[in-house]
Amino acid sequence: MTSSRRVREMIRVDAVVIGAGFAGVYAVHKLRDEVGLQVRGIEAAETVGGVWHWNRYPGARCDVHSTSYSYSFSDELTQSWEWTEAYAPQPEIKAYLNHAADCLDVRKEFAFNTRVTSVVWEDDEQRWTVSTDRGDTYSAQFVVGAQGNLSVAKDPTEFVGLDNFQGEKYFTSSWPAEEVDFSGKRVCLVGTGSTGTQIAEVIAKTAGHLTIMQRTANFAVPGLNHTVEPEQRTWNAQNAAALRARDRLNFYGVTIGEDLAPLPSAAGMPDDERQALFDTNWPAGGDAFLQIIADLVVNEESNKHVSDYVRDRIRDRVNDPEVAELLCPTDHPILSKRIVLENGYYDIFNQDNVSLVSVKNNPIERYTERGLRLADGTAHEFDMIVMATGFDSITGPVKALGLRGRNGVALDDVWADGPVTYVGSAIPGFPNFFLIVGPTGPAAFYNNPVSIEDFVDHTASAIKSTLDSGCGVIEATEDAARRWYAIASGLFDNSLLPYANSWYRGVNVPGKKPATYILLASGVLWRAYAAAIKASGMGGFALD
Ligand code: N01
Repeated sequence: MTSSRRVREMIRVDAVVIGAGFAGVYAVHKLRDEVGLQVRGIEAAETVGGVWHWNRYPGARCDVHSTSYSYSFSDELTQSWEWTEAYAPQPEIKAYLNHAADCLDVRKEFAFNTRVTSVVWEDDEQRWTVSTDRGDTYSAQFVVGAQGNLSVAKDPTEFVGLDNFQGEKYFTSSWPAEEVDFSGKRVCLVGTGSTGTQIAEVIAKTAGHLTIMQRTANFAVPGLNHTVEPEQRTWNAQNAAALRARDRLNFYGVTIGEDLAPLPSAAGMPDDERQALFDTNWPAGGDAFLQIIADLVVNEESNKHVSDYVRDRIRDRVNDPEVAELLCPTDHPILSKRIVLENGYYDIFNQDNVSLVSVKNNPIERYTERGLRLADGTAHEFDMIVMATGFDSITGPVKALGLRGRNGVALDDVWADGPVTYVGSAIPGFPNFFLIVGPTGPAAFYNNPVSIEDFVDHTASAIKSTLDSGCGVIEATEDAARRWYAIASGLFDNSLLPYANSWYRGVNVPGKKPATYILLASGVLWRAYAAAIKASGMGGFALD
């Protein structure tokens, strides 16, 4: 051997699953135990968890009820776990996923600390070659991309000069395992999405001073997180199956409290009636409140009533009227950007150690050795900068796989005009490759673990149909994918979502193609479509 690097043999498996988050763990179980494939999982982290491993910043928690934000396919698994808080904190979700991996005995199928560097279709062999940063190569008939939608942070070169900053700096999406001490420090936080809001609530407790750089004010509604008392835990366990069945049929994939019968619209409702309706439902918490009006994302007038009401609640909470106005979103309708669930966020602005700087019209020009400088020349100095600046969502993690399909075609070329997929699952020209809740899948508006189960089940069924029919290759047709993309784009374009600069449209990343990245529909609709594909003998796919 001339090189010091050991040349390893190609490892032959039936399927490679990329990622060990909610999707990867379930996919390995499903393909191994129900389809009977020999499966290799590949995961960049040292353990199971996916985004819930890396996003371990203080305050990280889920904004979906913990009883709903979990697997539903196994009652045994459900009964073996108790959630301690209404909205689970990150360490508990990560522990749950590790528990699930152990119960399903899938940990042994994963190569951890291993990152996929390329996934290349071999036309002659009709198989994929999957390469990793450890020098391993796998030959697989099928590949499942379970790498998540929010697992690649925005390119940091956007933040000019950040490398020069001499103080402590952190990205929330790759938070260190060791504890970070904010006490007494001058901390700068950039970003006020779900992440920024959550970490701000924690930093404000001990920082000498916390300065929050806000580009877009976001709508945040009360999360009302609380400990789940023993009686409630017992009730949850006894009613788990019924609750999960209800989740599946709910527009958002999560049932809150009693069954709600949403009103069709807040538009045209007499003022006093509407005010009474909102006042009655507001104390139940933000996610329940937002479920009372059905046409929130499609009816401008209806949305404006709700947006106005939430803006007034922000004004109620923040003492300084100027700060309150800065915190009130005015440039996009509520829900057109991902809604934030807060647990004390607005209250921190009443503390002396917290200040808000709007960088909307006076952007951060560059980061410096001591802090940052705004466009108007104002300089700020800090001991620490925390970047909660978001992700190259949905397509970023797929592109990072280094995919090449038939005839060596790169994914970048295929998706130049938008991320066309068949039901968010398959890409024409990329046979035997399945995404779990990929582009134009119900990732943003539907409870993710439920969508993930649906997609994994669909993938298993597609693979099984292929093998049962004596074929070796399954591929989405261009026509079927274009039709699906037209459906997703039609839903999106006819809603209020295009009014916001969000990752739903890809416009949060400089230079990214504005397009339809998500399905503005319930998983219920997606499931019906997937069921029709199955019933028609894998309609929209070509089998060979
Ligand atoms: O990211 P984001 P996130 N200069 O993109 C700002 C899920 N999640 O990590 O809005 C200045 O929402 C940016 O400003 P703007 C959830 O699905 C869930 O917070 O683009 N500011 C924005 O304020 C969520 O939607 C949970 O104008 C810059 C922020 O950074 C998704 O992850 C918890 C900037 C980024 O917000 C992403 O949330 C956490 C710049 N150059 C995350 N670049 C829960 O379950 C960006 N920003 C609760």
